[in-house]
Amino acid sequence: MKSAITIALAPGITYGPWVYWHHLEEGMQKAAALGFDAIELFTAGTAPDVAQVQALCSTYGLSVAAVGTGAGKVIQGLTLTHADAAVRQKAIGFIADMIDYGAAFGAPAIIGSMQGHVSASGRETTLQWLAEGLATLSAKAKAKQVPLIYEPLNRYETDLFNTVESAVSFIKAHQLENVLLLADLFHMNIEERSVAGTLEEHGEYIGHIHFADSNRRAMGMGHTDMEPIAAALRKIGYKGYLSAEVFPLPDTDAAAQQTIHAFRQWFGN
Ligand code: LER
Ligand code: MN
Repeated sequence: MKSAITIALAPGITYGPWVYWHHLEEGMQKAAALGFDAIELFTAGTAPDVAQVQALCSTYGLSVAAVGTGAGKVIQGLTLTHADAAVRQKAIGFIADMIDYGAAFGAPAIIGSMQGHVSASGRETTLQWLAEGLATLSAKAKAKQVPLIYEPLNRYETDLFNTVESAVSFIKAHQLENVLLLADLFHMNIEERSVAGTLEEHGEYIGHIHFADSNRRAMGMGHTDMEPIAAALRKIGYKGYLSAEVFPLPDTDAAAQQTIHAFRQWFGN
């Protein structure tokens, strides 16, 4: 298992569950000093450019774990399930560009808030749009040799899929190859009957993890019982990233330090 930490670079976004903010090199330098394996980027699009990020990755010995696409919704109002077909098409275009961007670093793109909500056209039609978007984008990701990562979110953020099991059923029903799920431990704490049990049951579908405690602070700062979760991840042979998508509380450095401390405590490297 590998450690990662988030860096938010989207201009104008000043609040959210990301640890490092606004300064790519400073974030990378701090992440490297703490011994993280990788960074996860939350950008407004495909900037900073690939060459610059690659150069910094080699300077600091870091990889890119994943790239988020949520700014497409927050800044541009795009979702894969928007009632307007032109907006859905733009959302696909935005995510397609982010797949290319991530793939340049060998990293997958994450579809979280870009999934949107059930539209006025009803759940069935909305899920058809979602399936079509994911089919197009996962084929694109496959051509770039990365998976497409779909993230079930808690009920306050989407009414599409809140649990891993419901998302797995959807992927299977639509035969969506190359789509893996993001297990965000914060969302799972709200929605799952058993976080560890769910991870064990659906291990083959877990492609990325957001390593967050129950209150969306660094793991160890809330009340999540990490022991059975760590055991489940070992049992399923999870080899991917645990990436800190958490609030910078009580401050950025404390959140980063606690994350790497918890990562070593549970996974030992
Ligand atoms: C949103 O709550 C979230 O967890 C992100 O990873 C998705 O954009
Ligand atoms: Mn998340």
